[in-house]
Amino acid sequence: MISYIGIGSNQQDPIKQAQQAIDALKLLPNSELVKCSSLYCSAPMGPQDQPDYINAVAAIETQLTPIELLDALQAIEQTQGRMRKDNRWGPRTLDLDIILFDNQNINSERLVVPHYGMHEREFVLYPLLEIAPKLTLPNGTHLSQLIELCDKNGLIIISEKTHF
Ligand code: A4P
Ligand code: MG
Repeated sequence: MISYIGIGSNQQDPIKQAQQAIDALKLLPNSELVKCSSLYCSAPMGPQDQPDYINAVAAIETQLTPIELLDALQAIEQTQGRMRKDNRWGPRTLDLDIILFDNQNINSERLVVPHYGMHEREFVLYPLLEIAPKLTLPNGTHLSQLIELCDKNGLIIISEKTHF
């Protein structure tokens, strides 16, 4: 199965955090990192009194189940010092979200896929476009249709070298 993973960081050297997360994704069991976008710099969504974010999207081919993948991603977040706080949309050293998993719709207590925010987040859609321009969502919507409706909001590529 192909899964797309959103990577986000705005604390403790976010570029390094993102690179380290990409390295960790390469080591996921029963999985292969097949593509990774450039690193993007984006303005914070949510509270504005926090640093800009570094965002990227990676594609992995995996035989893990969605929940096994979520567990593995949360373990990587923990390794990189993520403190879960109550402040929604607040700063974080590393956030790894399952954006898509194959063509599946998942609605369980721990996991909602496609990720609820992907449709309107420029820092998800544009990196995704870079690595999967022809992508179609499980509901049949083309990524290109979402992109047309999504302002870039100042999003820029800051590094094309995701040493991958
Ligand atoms: N969960 C459910 N579905 C998923 C999924 N598809 N992928 C559950 C990953 N996790 C999923 O996650 C809370 C719970 O969501 C998990 O335990 C899992 O069971 P979390 O990582 O602790 O919480 P969160 O990521 O802080 O969730 P929240 O508040 O919804 O944050 P968002 O929506 O991820 O937004 N601005 C910019 N520019 N770039 C960013 O990357 N990120 C955020 C965080 C805010 N502003 C941002 C960015
Ligand atoms: Mg998250």
